Amino acid sequence: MKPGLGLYRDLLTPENLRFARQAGATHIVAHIPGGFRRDAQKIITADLAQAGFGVSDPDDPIWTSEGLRDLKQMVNDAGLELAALENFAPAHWYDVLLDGPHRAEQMEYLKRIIRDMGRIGIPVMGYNFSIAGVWGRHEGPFARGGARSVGYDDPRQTPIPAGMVWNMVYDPERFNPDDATQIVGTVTQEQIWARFAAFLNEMIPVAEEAGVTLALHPDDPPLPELRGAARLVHDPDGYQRVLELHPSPANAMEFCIGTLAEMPHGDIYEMVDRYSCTGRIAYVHFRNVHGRAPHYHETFIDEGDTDMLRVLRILHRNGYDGVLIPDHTPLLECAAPWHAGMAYALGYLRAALRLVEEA
Ligand SMILES: [Mn+2]
Repeated sequence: MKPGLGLYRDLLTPENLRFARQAGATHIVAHIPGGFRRDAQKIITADLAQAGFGVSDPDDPIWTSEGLRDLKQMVNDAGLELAALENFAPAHWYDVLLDGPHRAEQMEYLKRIIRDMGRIGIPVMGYNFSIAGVWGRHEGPFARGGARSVGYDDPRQTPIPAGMVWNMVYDPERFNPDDATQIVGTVTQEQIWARFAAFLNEMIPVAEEAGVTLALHPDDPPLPELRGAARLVHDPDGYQRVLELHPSPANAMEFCIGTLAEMPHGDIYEMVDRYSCTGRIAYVHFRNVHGRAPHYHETFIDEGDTDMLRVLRILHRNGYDGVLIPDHTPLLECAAPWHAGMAYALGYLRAALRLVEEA
C-alpha cells in the first residue's frame, strides 16, 4: 500500500509537494475545487458559513488540458506520482446533480476532463455525487489535548439556497440565503439514484475508453437526507448498490474510512472486509472519528473509535495495494497546524504499513 497526501487547490505548490515528499508520501491526490484556507497555514474545517466552502470558479485554468498537464508535471517534478484528482467543481456540474437545463453540456465538459486525464496519465477521478455535500460541521477543541477538529452535532437543517450545490455557490447572482423562497427544494431517494444512474451510464464508457477510474466518495455526514436532499451512500449497503448499478471496474470507490465509521449502523471492519474483497477500491481516505451520525467528531488517527491497524490488516489480507491519504486532520497547536497534523498522520501511516505488510 502507498502513503499519499491530499492537497487542496491553494496548497498545490512546489513547496507543499516537497513537504509531502519529506513527510513520506509517495502519491498526491489533488483536491481541486475551492480555496479551502483562511490564511497561509490554517485550513478551513468548519463548513456552516452561509456561503459554505465559498464560490466555485468555473474559469480556473487548472481544468484545461494544459492546466492538468502542468499539474501532473509539477507533481512529478517533486518526485511524486499524481494518483487522483478529487471532486469536480460545482460550477461545472451543478445541473448534473440538479437535473437542470445545462445538464447535457455539463456532461460533455466532464467527459472532456476524463479524456484529458486519460491522455495525460492521471488514473483516477474521485467525486462526491451529492447535492448538500459536506455540511453542518462545526469546529471545536474535540481532539486529544484540546486540538481543534470538526464535529457534527445534529444542527438545525436549513434548506439549500438556490445557486448553491455541494455546499459551494455556483451562481452568486441567484444565491440569496436570506430569501426563503429561493431554495433548491426537496430531492427524493428515487430522484438522486436516477440521476446518479444516468451519470454512470453516460460516463463509465468514456472513463473505460480513457483508462480512468471514477471513484465515488460516500456522503459525509452519512444521513439518508440532508437539507431536504436525499443522499446515496449513507449506510453499510450503499456502496453495494453503487457497485451493482454498473459492473465496470471503472465504477469504483473513494473509500472513506471516516465517513463509513460515522454511519449510524454498521460495523466498520465488516464494511472494510466486504468492499475490499471486490477489488474496486480506487483509493482510501484514512481517517478516524469518535461517535456516529448525528453526533460525532473527527480525531487524530490513533485516538478515535476505529482500530486503524485492524483496518490496514483487513485491506492487506484482501489484496488492496493502492494509495491511502490521511483525509482530514485535527490542527496541531504550533506554527503550522495543518501541516503538522498531516505529518503526524503520515508518520503513523508509514509505521503502520510497515508493521502490517511485513507481518
Ligand atoms: Mn473522506
